[in-house]
Amino acid sequence: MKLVVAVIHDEDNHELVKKLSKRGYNITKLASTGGFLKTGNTTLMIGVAVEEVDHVLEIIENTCQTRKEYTMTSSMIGETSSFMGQPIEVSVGGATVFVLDVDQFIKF
Ligand code: 2BA
Repeated sequence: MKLVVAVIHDEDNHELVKKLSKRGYNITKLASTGGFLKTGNTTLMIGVAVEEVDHVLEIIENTCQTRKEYTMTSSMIGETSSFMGQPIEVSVGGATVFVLDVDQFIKF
């Protein structure tokens, strides 16, 4: 078994959960916050059989879009004074995905 952990944009959350649920995948949805932008995002935990991983990744890839966002971070302002007072464009997503081995899967 594998655990797919996907950090996605809040705006893709509804559509992705709908698609994965429709195909019978079990999902846990967590409200999370990106360490860089410090804004909300969504983290999904999806436990699946090894042979299902590629299918899950395909659904995630086809659903989650890359978006441009703007920020001014204190760290960049500190390190690069030319950024002071100017918005910085960052490309967010489509999805940041980790695929982990599951040692045991237990339900009590
Ligand atoms: P954030 O940490 O809020 O990062 C949002 C976007 O800001 C990132 O998009 C990236 O394009 C940019 N970014 C992050 N750190 C940066 C830095 N030090 N300098 C310049 N730009 C930076 P994504 O890479 O698509 O990441 C989206 C979200 O996925 C992240 O939100 C974070 O919540 C999560 N994430 C990304 N990589 C991760 C990792 N290695 N471990 C854990 N979570 C991760």
